[in-house]
Amino acid sequence: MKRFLVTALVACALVLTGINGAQANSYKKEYKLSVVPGQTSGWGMSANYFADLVREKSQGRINIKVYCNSQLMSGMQTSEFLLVRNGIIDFALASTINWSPQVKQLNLPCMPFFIVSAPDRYKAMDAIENGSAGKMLIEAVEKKGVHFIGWGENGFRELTTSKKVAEPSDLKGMKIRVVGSPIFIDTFRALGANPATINWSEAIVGFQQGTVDGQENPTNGINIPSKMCQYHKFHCDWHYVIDPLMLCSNNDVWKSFSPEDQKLLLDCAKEMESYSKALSRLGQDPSYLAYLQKIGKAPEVTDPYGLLKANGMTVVTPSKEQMAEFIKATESVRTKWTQNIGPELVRAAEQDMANAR
Ligand code: X2X
Repeated sequence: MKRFLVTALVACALVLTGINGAQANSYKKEYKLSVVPGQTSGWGMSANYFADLVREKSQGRINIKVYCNSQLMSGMQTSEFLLVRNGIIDFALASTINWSPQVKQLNLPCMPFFIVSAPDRYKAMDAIENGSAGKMLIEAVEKKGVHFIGWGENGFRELTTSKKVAEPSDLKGMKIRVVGSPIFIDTFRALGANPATINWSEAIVGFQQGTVDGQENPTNGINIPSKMCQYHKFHCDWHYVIDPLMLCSNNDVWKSFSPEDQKLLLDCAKEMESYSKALSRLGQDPSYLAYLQKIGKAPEVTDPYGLLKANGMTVVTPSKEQMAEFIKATESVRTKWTQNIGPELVRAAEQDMANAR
């Protein structure tokens, strides 16, 4: 009997070891996380924050490596979604802009002067993400075969130019670099500019060579770390669209994690959301700097607009009347894209924003 018990215990132990072994073996040695801009962008910093948290909390069992500068898609930022879907990329902290060619609903935050029409534009963005429109955006991504984990933020996109822009007539004929996504072409054409689609991986060289007269990107996340002040002297604070980030993974990769590890990844994503939003919104409200200090992650630049001015940039804030002109000039774009995106989603976003007032 004793011998039988010992044999049974050994057999159980082997089975259990086998299960644990299989679990550990099914995890990759390295998971690749894609980011379009560089390591020092708010976006790159947020991705590294997430990867570090996951490594620490999983005691090294889940090892995510961040690949910046669109490396995993050879610079072609609008093909990232397809590479995540087919498993060449495991994770991405992705801009809705770059995925909008494949998931049309993701054009919502890029409808010109849509979210900024709310009295508090950041509260409006949060309300959409946490509301019924956010649910619809997540469903749209998941229906196309990619798993959603959490939100992050690149930020409201401001215009940097070589000559002053404060109203639509100033943009007439100016060559503006944009992402290769049709809504951006429509918006800049409606404003009288000449949009040029250039991948971000090649854009900086273009700015250095002066091949374009301007570009649009968020202040904290991109314009400051990319040193746009070296190329453009004007920064127009028009907040015309916002660039939320979606942390996502390949479906099979997600399913390969145990339920406990899926929870661990979701918890780390929540912390990353707070960090990413604090980086993006720093300078708008003192609570963001306080939060970053509390978690021991205060960035080098704590007064973004002070830094722009100290570097010789003129910050242009359009008047109410000038903003009204921008809004009027882009009305046809909102009408067309409401149909493309789906009027139901646009109405849901309007309702979410109204509920948050
Ligand atoms: O290409 C851009 O402008 C960037 C870096 O903001 C995006 O990837 C959307």
